[in-house]
Amino acid sequence: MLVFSACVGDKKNAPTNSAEIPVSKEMIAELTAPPHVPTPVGRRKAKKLIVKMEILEKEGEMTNGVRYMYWTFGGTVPGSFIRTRVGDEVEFHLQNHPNNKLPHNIDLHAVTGPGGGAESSFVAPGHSKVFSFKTLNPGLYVYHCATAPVGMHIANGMYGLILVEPEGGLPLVDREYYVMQGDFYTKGANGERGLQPFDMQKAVDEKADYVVFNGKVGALTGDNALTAKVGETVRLYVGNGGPGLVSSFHVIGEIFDRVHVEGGDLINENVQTTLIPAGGAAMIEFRVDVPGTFILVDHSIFRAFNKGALGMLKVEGEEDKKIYSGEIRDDIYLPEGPGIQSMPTTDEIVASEVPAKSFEEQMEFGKQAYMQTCVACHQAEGQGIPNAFPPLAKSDYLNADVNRSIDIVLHGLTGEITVNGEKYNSIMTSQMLSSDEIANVLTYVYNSWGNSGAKVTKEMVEKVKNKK
Ligand code: HEC
Ligand SMILES: [Cu+2]
Repeated sequence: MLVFSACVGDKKNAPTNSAEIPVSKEMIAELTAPPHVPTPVGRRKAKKLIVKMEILEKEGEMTNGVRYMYWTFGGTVPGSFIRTRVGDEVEFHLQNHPNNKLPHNIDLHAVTGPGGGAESSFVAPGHSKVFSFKTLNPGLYVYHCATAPVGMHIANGMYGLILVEPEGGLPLVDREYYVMQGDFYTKGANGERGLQPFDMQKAVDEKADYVVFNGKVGALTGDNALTAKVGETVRLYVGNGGPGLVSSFHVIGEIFDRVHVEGGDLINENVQTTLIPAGGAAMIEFRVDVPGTFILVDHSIFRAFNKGALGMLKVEGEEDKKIYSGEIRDDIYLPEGPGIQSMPTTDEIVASEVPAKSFEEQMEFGKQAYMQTCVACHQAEGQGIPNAFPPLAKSDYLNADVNRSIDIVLHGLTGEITVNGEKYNSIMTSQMLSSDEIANVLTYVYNSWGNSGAKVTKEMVEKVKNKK
């Protein structure tokens, strides 16, 4: 017990000291929209920091064709990033735009005081509230609206991050980014088009239709991907607004060199996945050593591939084969012993199969093959998955060229393509199917879901196969 009491007083950055830090001069805070963060505080003295945050209720796009009425701090989800240092006296102006429908307020987890500021900041549309607080504890903190029903205000996007840097600032890094996870609940199912209202019951049940980084599906993919160069150090300020779900934050192909666990002083090193509670945050640092696209996910993995919790960090630069070789070779693996020396062809594997005798049989066999091989990516109704797998249903790309489709199933496809106006830039591996099966599966695809009705025969497949 004695040890404990001795420690409290000794703790560096203890709140008791921070309260005594004098402030000199006034300064208007730089606020940034995600994924950007304001300039580091560096060695600047504690100041009276004026933060002007405007609340905007505005419609935006959750994913292709799906609209949502977001409630925002500063016009974005998550809200504007606020960067302070310990000892700052923050004068907070919370402005509720006159066109908004509802009153709101703000609870900043960096505040020591009742409601984290909520009680003093409750503001009606067309009004502005001012309150002030001193930043006592360094760390990365969540802020959010706390107006009843609190869950609903958070679910609509009312959250963001405020960073309190220690005296002298955090160590400098080459790149800093702002990423925040949130779960969304809509009346319609995932992907259902139109303006989707918030669904209170799904939110209560924590059955999210969307789990996303930075407010929408694809906010950090493709052209919106985060970027870095080989050899650079990266710091991610990652928050979780919730309202309901805990994030198992992971970057595929990277190891976090250092994590400020829960956004506090405790640093854990060499971390694969860090848990970010709803209403919590973490500072994650790593050096990027090899080029490539590194995928940010919530490792509760269906959220990543089916609900949107997927982002990208694109790293450019020289490869380092010592660290990562890439595929070196594809060896033949024959566990049955040395008898057979050549790779069996796909035709041999399925040699026992009986060819379809009629269009109906082709459709039946084709559907079977589809449900075994294609469905995982292109989905049961051929609808695909936004930003990941292009649709086959009513696909202009598919319907434009039968021989090209045969070629794709035979040899796979990589590089940018545009399907029904949406860009995809991913990889489909070649599918291990016989010519018969390819004919069947493509006939099934072409004669389903509003496609052109083209018929594909084994001969057509063989012709494409023999061209190369
Ligand atoms: C592992 C996931 C995966 C599987 C399995 C898969 N595909 Fe694909 N497919 C993709 C991806 C990814 C693309 C886009 C590739 C790109 O961006 O270059 C694609 C593109 C296509 C395209 C062209 C784009 C379009 O939408 O018209 C066709 C046609 C296609 N796939 C057919 C099939 C068929 C038929 C099967 C089953 C025999 C299949 N795919 C299995 C992932 C897959
Ligand atoms: Cu609110």
